[in-house]
Amino acid sequence: MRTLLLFTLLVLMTASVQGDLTPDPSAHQAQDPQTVVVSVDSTNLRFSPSSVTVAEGDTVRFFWSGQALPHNAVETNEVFDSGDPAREVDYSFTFERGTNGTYEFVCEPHASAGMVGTITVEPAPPLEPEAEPPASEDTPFASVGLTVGCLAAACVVAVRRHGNG
Ligand SMILES: [Cu+2]
Repeated sequence: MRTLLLFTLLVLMTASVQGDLTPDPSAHQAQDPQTVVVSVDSTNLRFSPSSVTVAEGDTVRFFWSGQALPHNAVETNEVFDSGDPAREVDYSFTFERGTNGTYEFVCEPHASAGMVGTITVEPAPPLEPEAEPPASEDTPFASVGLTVGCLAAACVVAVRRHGNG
């Protein structure tokens, strides 16, 4: 009986894991901005995860609460800074287009203890080109230009004729 119960539990767990892994039909919309959370692990001296990869347009959210020690997240080149070390932090930074690259950050009080991290920002795919306007919209401008050009030419001819006459 116990075996059957275990088996049932196992099946249920497997089913739920598979459910989580099933590709979302909207997953192909990879350009939708994502938020990746960086927290602090149970040792209290490491970011979790300490290395993340995002795309331009994505947000990295530094979030922890009830920590035994105060932490912060400061980018080495001051690209972002969560502020003073704190036991409760909820700080988000969005990597805009054109910011692709590698960003190192540290927890200032614990950097020497190895509380450091890396964010890799990958370039966003190129923007969709603007839809070409319908050709008919160009026609009025083209014909106006043509008309003005013809009038100007006619004037020049008329003036020249007048001058010669
Ligand atoms: Cu820290």
